[in-house]
Amino acid sequence: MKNIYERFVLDGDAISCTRYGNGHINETYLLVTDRPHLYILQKINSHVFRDVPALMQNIIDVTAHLRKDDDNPRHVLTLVQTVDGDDYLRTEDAEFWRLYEFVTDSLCLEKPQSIHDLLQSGVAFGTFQNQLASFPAHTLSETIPQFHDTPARYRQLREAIAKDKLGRVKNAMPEIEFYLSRDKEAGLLMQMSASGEIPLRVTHNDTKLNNVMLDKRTRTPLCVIDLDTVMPGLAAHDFGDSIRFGASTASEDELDLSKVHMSIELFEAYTTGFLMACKNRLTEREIETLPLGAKLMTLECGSRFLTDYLSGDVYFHIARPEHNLDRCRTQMELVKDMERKWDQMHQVIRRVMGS
Ligand code: ADP
Ligand code: GN1
Ligand code: MG
Repeated sequence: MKNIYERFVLDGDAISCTRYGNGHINETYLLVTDRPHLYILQKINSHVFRDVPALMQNIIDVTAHLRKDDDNPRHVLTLVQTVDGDDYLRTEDAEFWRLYEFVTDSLCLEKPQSIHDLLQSGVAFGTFQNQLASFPAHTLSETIPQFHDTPARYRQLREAIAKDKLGRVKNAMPEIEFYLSRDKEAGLLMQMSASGEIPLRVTHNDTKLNNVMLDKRTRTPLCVIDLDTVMPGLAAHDFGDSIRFGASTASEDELDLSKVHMSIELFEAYTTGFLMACKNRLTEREIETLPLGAKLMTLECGSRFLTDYLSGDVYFHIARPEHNLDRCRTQMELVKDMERKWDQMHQVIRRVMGS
Protein backbone atom coordinates (compact mmCIF):
# COMPACT_ATOMS: atom_id res chain seq x y z
CA MET A 1 0.00 0.00 0.00
CA LYS A 2 3.00 2.26 0.57
CA ASN A 3 3.31 2.87 -3.18
CA ILE A 4 -0.25 4.29 -3.08
CA TYR A 5 -0.34 6.46 0.01
CA GLU A 6 3.09 7.98 -0.58
CA ARG A 7 1.61 9.60 -3.68
CA PHE A 8 -0.67 11.77 -1.48
CA VAL A 9 0.41 14.81 0.58
CA LEU A 10 0.48 13.40 4.12
CA ASP A 11 0.87 15.19 7.43
CA GLY A 12 3.68 13.07 8.95
CA ASP A 13 5.03 9.63 8.13
CA ALA A 14 2.62 6.73 7.72
CA ILE A 15 2.82 4.19 10.55
CA SER A 16 -0.12 1.91 9.68
CA CYS A 17 -2.59 1.25 6.90
CA THR A 18 -5.26 -1.38 7.60
CA ARG A 19 -8.58 -2.52 6.10
CA TYR A 20 -11.44 -0.58 7.62
CA GLY A 21 -15.25 -0.39 7.83
CA ASN A 22 -18.08 -2.55 6.51
CA GLY A 23 -18.84 -1.02 3.11
CA HIS A 24 -19.94 -3.49 0.42
CA ILE A 25 -18.43 -1.67 -2.55
CA ASN A 26 -15.12 0.16 -2.14
CA GLU A 27 -11.88 -1.06 -0.55
CA THR A 28 -11.40 1.13 2.50
CA TYR A 29 -8.26 1.54 4.67
CA LEU A 30 -7.49 3.53 7.79
CA LEU A 31 -4.16 5.31 7.35
CA VAL A 32 -2.42 6.68 10.45
CA THR A 33 0.70 8.86 10.51
CA ASP A 34 3.15 9.54 13.36
CA ARG A 35 1.64 13.01 14.09
CA PRO A 36 -0.82 11.29 14.62
CA HIS A 37 -3.10 12.21 11.70
CA LEU A 38 -5.87 9.87 10.52
CA TYR A 39 -7.04 9.41 6.95
CA ILE A 40 -9.44 7.18 5.02
CA LEU A 41 -7.76 5.72 1.92
CA GLN A 42 -10.11 4.16 -0.63
CA LYS A 43 -9.74 2.18 -3.79
CA ILE A 44 -12.82 3.08 -5.78
CA ASN A 45 -14.65 0.11 -7.25
CA SER A 46 -14.35 0.81 -10.97
CA HIS A 47 -16.35 -2.31 -11.86
CA VAL A 48 -19.34 -0.72 -10.11
CA PHE A 49 -18.54 2.89 -11.06
CA ARG A 50 -17.74 2.94 -14.77
CA ASP A 51 -16.75 6.62 -15.01
CA VAL A 52 -14.67 7.41 -11.93
CA PRO A 53 -13.50 10.89 -13.10
CA ALA A 54 -17.18 11.91 -13.46
CA LEU A 55 -17.97 10.44 -10.03
CA MET A 56 -15.08 12.34 -8.45
CA GLN A 57 -16.24 15.56 -10.13
CA ASN A 58 -19.68 15.06 -8.53
CA ILE A 59 -18.03 14.68 -5.12
CA ILE A 60 -15.80 17.72 -5.60
CA ASP A 61 -18.80 19.85 -6.62
CA VAL A 62 -21.20 18.55 -3.96
CA THR A 63 -18.69 18.96 -1.12
CA ALA A 64 -17.81 22.48 -2.36
CA HIS A 65 -21.52 23.31 -2.23
CA LEU A 66 -21.90 21.91 1.31
CA ARG A 67 -18.77 23.77 2.43
CA LYS A 68 -20.35 27.12 1.48
CA ASP A 69 -22.75 26.72 4.44
CA ASP A 70 -20.24 25.25 6.86
CA ASP A 71 -16.52 24.79 6.25
CA ASN A 72 -15.73 22.82 9.42
CA PRO A 73 -13.77 19.78 8.09
CA ARG A 74 -15.65 17.50 10.50
CA HIS A 75 -18.90 18.55 8.81
CA VAL A 76 -18.02 17.95 5.14
CA LEU A 77 -16.03 15.12 3.54
CA THR A 78 -12.61 16.55 2.67
CA LEU A 79 -10.33 15.18 -0.05
CA VAL A 80 -6.56 15.26 0.40
CA GLN A 81 -4.55 16.12 -2.71
CA THR A 82 -1.97 13.95 -4.42
CA VAL A 83 1.65 15.13 -4.63
CA ASP A 84 0.83 16.07 -8.25
CA GLY A 85 -1.93 18.38 -7.02
CA ASP A 86 -4.87 16.20 -8.10
CA ASP A 87 -7.98 15.30 -6.10
CA TYR A 88 -7.54 11.57 -6.68
CA LEU A 89 -4.97 9.14 -8.03
CA ARG A 90 -5.14 7.08 -11.20
CA THR A 91 -2.37 4.48 -11.13
CA GLU A 92 -0.51 3.04 -14.09
CA ASP A 93 -2.72 -0.08 -13.68
CA ALA A 94 -5.84 2.09 -14.09
CA GLU A 95 -6.81 1.78 -10.41
CA PHE A 96 -8.46 4.81 -8.81
CA TRP A 97 -7.59 5.83 -5.25
CA ARG A 98 -8.66 8.76 -3.08
CA LEU A 99 -7.74 9.98 0.37
CA TYR A 100 -10.19 11.64 2.77
CA GLU A 101 -9.56 13.37 6.05
CA PHE A 102 -10.83 11.03 8.77
CA VAL A 103 -13.85 12.55 10.55
CA THR A 104 -12.42 12.66 14.06
CA ASP A 105 -14.12 11.94 17.40
CA SER A 106 -16.97 10.36 15.52
CA LEU A 107 -19.14 7.26 15.59
CA CYS A 108 -20.17 5.26 12.55
CA LEU A 109 -22.84 2.76 13.59
CA GLU A 110 -23.93 -0.52 12.04
CA LYS A 111 -26.93 -0.56 14.35
CA PRO A 112 -28.56 2.29 16.30
CA GLN A 113 -27.79 1.86 20.00
CA SER A 114 -30.89 3.84 20.89
CA ILE A 115 -33.88 5.46 19.25
CA HIS A 116 -31.99 8.76 19.55
CA ASP A 117 -29.20 7.52 17.22
CA LEU A 118 -31.66 6.74 14.44
CA LEU A 119 -33.53 10.00 14.93
CA GLN A 120 -30.21 11.83 14.57
CA SER A 121 -29.35 9.95 11.37
CA GLY A 122 -32.75 11.14 10.07
CA VAL A 123 -31.73 14.69 10.91
CA ALA A 124 -28.44 14.13 9.03
CA PHE A 125 -30.04 12.89 5.81
CA GLY A 126 -32.94 15.37 6.03
CA THR A 127 -30.47 18.22 6.41
CA PHE A 128 -28.40 16.85 3.52
CA GLN A 129 -31.53 16.89 1.35
CA ASN A 130 -32.20 20.47 2.41
CA GLN A 131 -28.67 21.63 1.68
CA LEU A 132 -28.70 20.08 -1.78
CA ALA A 133 -32.04 21.63 -2.74
CA SER A 134 -30.07 24.59 -4.11
CA PHE A 135 -27.54 22.42 -5.98
CA PRO A 136 -27.83 22.51 -9.80
CA ALA A 137 -28.98 18.92 -10.41
CA HIS A 138 -28.31 18.98 -14.16
CA THR A 139 -24.55 19.31 -13.52
CA LEU A 140 -24.39 15.92 -11.78
CA SER A 141 -23.35 12.78 -13.65
CA GLU A 142 -25.37 9.62 -13.19
CA THR A 143 -22.67 7.48 -11.56
CA ILE A 144 -24.72 4.27 -11.85
CA PRO A 145 -27.42 4.46 -14.51
CA GLN A 146 -30.90 3.41 -13.33
CA PHE A 147 -29.57 2.98 -9.80
CA HIS A 148 -32.97 3.07 -8.10
CA ASP A 149 -35.08 2.15 -11.10
CA THR A 150 -36.76 -0.78 -9.36
CA PRO A 151 -38.39 -2.23 -12.52
CA ALA A 152 -34.93 -2.22 -14.18
CA ARG A 153 -33.59 -4.08 -11.13
CA TYR A 154 -36.39 -6.61 -11.58
CA ARG A 155 -35.40 -7.04 -15.23
CA GLN A 156 -31.84 -7.78 -14.09
CA LEU A 157 -33.22 -10.36 -11.67
CA ARG A 158 -35.21 -12.05 -14.44
CA GLU A 159 -32.14 -12.12 -16.68
CA ALA A 160 -30.06 -13.71 -13.92
CA ILE A 161 -32.76 -16.34 -13.40
CA ALA A 162 -32.93 -17.07 -17.13
CA LYS A 163 -29.13 -17.38 -17.42
CA ASP A 164 -28.72 -19.36 -14.20
CA LYS A 165 -24.97 -19.04 -14.71
CA LEU A 166 -23.96 -21.19 -11.74
CA GLY A 167 -26.99 -23.46 -11.40
CA ARG A 168 -28.04 -21.62 -8.22
CA VAL A 169 -31.69 -21.04 -9.18
CA LYS A 170 -32.64 -24.39 -7.63
CA ASN A 171 -31.29 -23.17 -4.24
CA ALA A 172 -33.39 -20.02 -4.28
CA MET A 173 -36.86 -20.99 -5.47
CA PRO A 174 -38.89 -19.55 -2.53
CA GLU A 175 -36.85 -16.32 -2.66
CA ILE A 176 -37.35 -15.94 -6.42
CA GLU A 177 -41.06 -16.57 -6.01
CA PHE A 178 -41.28 -13.97 -3.23
CA TYR A 179 -39.64 -11.18 -5.20
CA LEU A 180 -41.43 -11.90 -8.48
CA SER A 181 -44.81 -11.98 -6.70
CA ARG A 182 -44.31 -8.29 -5.86
CA ASP A 183 -43.38 -7.34 -9.41
CA LYS A 184 -46.39 -5.01 -9.94
CA GLU A 185 -45.76 -2.88 -6.84
CA ALA A 186 -42.07 -2.58 -7.64
CA GLY A 187 -42.79 0.03 -10.32
CA LEU A 188 -45.14 2.31 -8.35
CA LEU A 189 -42.69 5.08 -7.42
CA MET A 190 -41.09 5.13 -10.87
CA GLN A 191 -44.58 5.54 -12.39
CA MET A 192 -45.35 8.46 -10.07
CA SER A 193 -42.04 10.02 -10.97
CA ALA A 194 -42.60 9.57 -14.72
CA SER A 195 -46.06 11.19 -14.51
CA GLY A 196 -44.68 14.15 -12.55
CA GLU A 197 -46.71 13.28 -9.45
CA ILE A 198 -43.52 13.38 -7.35
CA PRO A 199 -40.42 15.47 -8.21
CA LEU A 200 -36.82 14.50 -8.88
CA ARG A 201 -34.44 15.97 -6.32
CA VAL A 202 -30.73 15.74 -5.62
CA THR A 203 -30.54 12.74 -3.32
CA HIS A 204 -27.85 10.64 -1.63
CA ASN A 205 -29.23 7.26 -2.76
CA ASP A 206 -27.31 5.14 -0.23
CA THR A 207 -28.65 6.36 3.10
CA LYS A 208 -27.55 3.54 5.38
CA LEU A 209 -26.83 4.36 8.99
CA ASN A 210 -23.15 3.53 8.39
CA ASN A 211 -22.98 6.35 5.85
CA VAL A 212 -23.48 8.97 8.59
CA MET A 213 -20.90 10.10 11.14
CA LEU A 214 -22.23 11.12 14.56
CA ASP A 215 -20.30 13.10 17.15
CA LYS A 216 -18.84 10.68 19.72
CA ARG A 217 -19.86 12.83 22.66
CA THR A 218 -23.20 14.37 21.68
CA ARG A 219 -24.29 11.60 19.25
CA THR A 220 -25.61 14.32 16.94
CA PRO A 221 -24.80 14.47 13.18
CA LEU A 222 -21.39 15.55 11.99
CA CYS A 223 -21.30 14.58 8.38
CA VAL A 224 -22.86 12.44 5.65
CA ILE A 225 -20.29 10.21 3.88
CA ASP A 226 -20.20 7.81 0.90
CA LEU A 227 -21.18 10.40 -1.70
CA ASP A 228 -20.55 8.12 -4.71
CA THR A 229 -24.23 7.86 -5.55
CA VAL A 230 -25.37 11.47 -5.08
CA MET A 231 -27.57 11.92 -8.15
CA PRO A 232 -31.04 13.09 -9.09
CA GLY A 233 -33.50 10.76 -7.33
CA LEU A 234 -36.59 10.49 -5.14
CA ALA A 235 -36.94 11.66 -1.54
CA ALA A 236 -38.87 8.44 -0.80
CA HIS A 237 -35.85 6.39 -1.86
CA ASP A 238 -33.51 8.20 0.52
CA PHE A 239 -36.04 7.90 3.35
CA GLY A 240 -36.76 4.29 2.45
CA ASP A 241 -33.19 3.03 2.37
CA SER A 242 -32.59 4.44 5.83
CA ILE A 243 -35.62 2.56 7.15
CA ARG A 244 -34.59 -0.65 5.39
CA PHE A 245 -31.25 -0.64 7.19
CA GLY A 246 -31.72 1.43 10.35
CA ALA A 247 -35.23 0.45 11.49
CA SER A 248 -34.44 -3.26 11.24
CA THR A 249 -34.07 -5.09 14.54
CA ALA A 250 -31.30 -7.27 13.05
CA SER A 251 -28.34 -6.89 10.78
CA GLU A 252 -28.65 -7.09 7.03
CA ASP A 253 -27.11 -10.58 6.98
CA GLU A 254 -28.72 -12.06 10.13
CA LEU A 255 -29.17 -15.83 9.80
CA ASP A 256 -31.87 -16.17 12.46
CA LEU A 257 -34.81 -14.70 10.58
CA SER A 258 -37.01 -14.71 13.68
CA LYS A 259 -34.92 -11.73 14.84
CA VAL A 260 -35.68 -9.63 11.76
CA HIS A 261 -38.44 -7.04 12.16
CA MET A 262 -39.12 -3.48 11.07
CA SER A 263 -39.42 -1.71 14.41
CA ILE A 264 -42.23 0.84 14.37
CA GLU A 265 -40.50 2.75 17.20
CA LEU A 266 -37.35 3.06 15.09
CA PHE A 267 -39.48 3.96 12.07
CA GLU A 268 -41.08 6.77 14.08
CA ALA A 269 -37.71 7.99 15.35
CA TYR A 270 -36.20 8.22 11.86
CA THR A 271 -39.36 9.84 10.46
CA THR A 272 -39.28 12.45 13.23
CA GLY A 273 -35.65 13.38 12.57
CA PHE A 274 -35.92 13.33 8.79
CA LEU A 275 -39.11 15.38 8.56
CA MET A 276 -37.93 17.81 11.24
CA ALA A 277 -35.06 18.63 8.90
CA CYS A 278 -36.74 18.66 5.49
CA LYS A 279 -40.54 18.58 5.68
CA ASN A 280 -40.78 22.15 4.39
CA ARG A 281 -39.05 21.08 1.19
CA LEU A 282 -41.31 18.12 0.44
CA THR A 283 -44.72 18.12 -1.21
CA GLU A 284 -47.72 16.55 0.52
CA ARG A 285 -47.76 13.74 -2.04
CA GLU A 286 -44.06 13.04 -1.49
CA ILE A 287 -44.60 12.76 2.24
CA GLU A 288 -47.43 10.28 1.65
CA THR A 289 -45.08 8.13 -0.46
CA LEU A 290 -42.45 7.71 2.28
CA PRO A 291 -43.73 4.31 3.58
CA LEU A 292 -43.83 3.07 -0.02
CA GLY A 293 -40.21 4.21 -0.35
CA ALA A 294 -39.30 2.00 2.62
CA LYS A 295 -41.02 -1.03 1.13
CA LEU A 296 -39.72 -0.58 -2.40
CA MET A 297 -36.13 0.10 -1.33
CA THR A 298 -36.22 -3.09 0.73
CA LEU A 299 -37.70 -5.08 -2.16
CA GLU A 300 -35.20 -3.56 -4.54
CA CYS A 301 -32.18 -4.15 -2.34
CA GLY A 302 -33.28 -7.71 -1.62
CA SER A 303 -33.77 -8.37 -5.34
CA ARG A 304 -30.26 -6.98 -5.99
CA PHE A 305 -28.76 -9.35 -3.39
CA LEU A 306 -30.65 -12.24 -5.00
CA THR A 307 -29.51 -11.22 -8.51
CA ASP A 308 -25.92 -11.06 -7.28
CA TYR A 309 -26.18 -14.50 -5.65
CA LEU A 310 -27.52 -15.97 -8.90
CA SER A 311 -24.82 -14.18 -10.93
CA GLY A 312 -21.90 -15.45 -8.84
CA ASP A 313 -21.42 -12.63 -6.28
CA VAL A 314 -19.84 -10.20 -8.69
CA TYR A 315 -21.14 -6.94 -7.17
CA PHE A 316 -21.41 -6.91 -3.35
CA HIS A 317 -18.41 -7.95 -1.22
CA ILE A 318 -19.18 -11.29 0.47
CA ALA A 319 -17.59 -12.96 3.48
CA ARG A 320 -19.21 -16.41 3.12
CA PRO A 321 -20.54 -18.45 0.18
CA GLU A 322 -24.27 -17.76 0.60
CA HIS A 323 -23.90 -14.26 2.01
CA ASN A 324 -26.00 -12.60 -0.69
CA LEU A 325 -28.75 -15.21 -0.33
CA ASP A 326 -28.79 -14.61 3.44
CA ARG A 327 -29.04 -10.87 2.83
CA CYS A 328 -31.91 -11.30 0.37
CA ARG A 329 -33.77 -13.35 3.00
CA THR A 330 -33.58 -10.65 5.70
CA GLN A 331 -34.97 -8.14 3.21
CA MET A 332 -37.94 -10.48 2.58
CA GLU A 333 -38.69 -10.59 6.31
CA LEU A 334 -38.58 -6.81 6.46
CA VAL A 335 -40.95 -6.44 3.49
CA LYS A 336 -43.41 -8.89 5.09
CA ASP A 337 -43.26 -7.00 8.39
CA MET A 338 -43.80 -3.67 6.62
CA GLU A 339 -46.85 -5.16 4.90
CA ARG A 340 -48.21 -6.15 8.35
CA LYS A 341 -47.44 -2.68 9.76
CA TRP A 342 -48.54 -0.70 6.69
CA ASP A 343 -51.36 1.24 8.40
CA GLN A 344 -49.19 1.98 11.44
CA MET A 345 -46.46 3.38 9.19
CA HIS A 346 -48.95 5.77 7.60
CA GLN A 347 -50.30 6.76 11.03
CA VAL A 348 -46.78 7.62 12.15
CA ILE A 349 -46.28 9.88 9.14
CA ARG A 350 -49.57 11.67 9.91
CA ARG A 351 -48.70 11.97 13.60
CA VAL A 352 -45.25 13.39 12.90
CA MET A 353 -46.78 15.88 10.44
CA GLY A 354 -49.22 16.88 13.19
CA SER A 355 -52.45 16.00 11.40
P1 ADP B 1 -18.53 1.90 0.75
O1 ADP B 1 -18.98 2.56 -0.51
O2 ADP B 1 -17.74 0.68 0.52
O3 ADP B 1 -19.66 1.71 1.70
P2 ADP B 1 -17.73 4.15 2.46
O4 ADP B 1 -17.29 5.42 1.81
O5 ADP B 1 -19.08 4.13 3.05
O6 ADP B 1 -17.50 2.94 1.43
O7 ADP B 1 -16.65 3.80 3.59
C1 ADP B 1 -16.70 2.59 4.33
C2 ADP B 1 -16.62 2.90 5.82
O8 ADP B 1 -15.41 3.64 6.11
C3 ADP B 1 -17.73 3.77 6.37
O9 ADP B 1 -18.88 3.03 6.68
C4 ADP B 1 -17.07 4.40 7.58
O10 ADP B 1 -17.03 3.49 8.68
C5 ADP B 1 -15.63 4.60 7.13
N1 ADP B 1 -15.39 5.97 6.58
C6 ADP B 1 -15.51 6.36 5.30
N2 ADP B 1 -15.17 7.66 5.17
C7 ADP B 1 -14.81 8.10 6.39
C8 ADP B 1 -14.31 9.34 6.92
N3 ADP B 1 -14.10 10.40 6.13
N4 ADP B 1 -14.03 9.43 8.25
C9 ADP B 1 -14.22 8.34 9.06
N5 ADP B 1 -14.66 7.15 8.63
C10 ADP B 1 -14.97 7.01 7.31
C1 GN1 C 1 -24.02 -0.83 -0.96
O1 GN1 C 1 -21.50 0.99 -0.44
P1 GN1 C 1 -22.44 0.61 0.66
O2 GN1 C 1 -22.04 -0.58 1.43
O3 GN1 C 1 -22.72 1.85 1.52
C2 GN1 C 1 -24.79 -0.38 -2.20
C3 GN1 C 1 -26.19 0.10 -1.78
C4 GN1 C 1 -26.92 -1.01 -1.05
C5 GN1 C 1 -26.08 -1.45 0.14
C6 GN1 C 1 -26.69 -2.62 0.85
C7 GN1 C 1 -23.11 1.75 -4.80
O4 GN1 C 1 -23.83 0.28 -0.10
O5 GN1 C 1 -26.94 0.47 -2.94
O6 GN1 C 1 -28.18 -0.55 -0.60
O7 GN1 C 1 -24.73 -1.83 -0.28
N1 GN1 C 1 -24.07 0.68 -2.88
C8 GN1 C 1 -23.91 0.65 -4.21
O8 GN1 C 1 -26.10 -2.75 2.11
O9 GN1 C 1 -24.38 -0.22 -4.93
MG1 MG D 1 -20.86 3.04 2.72
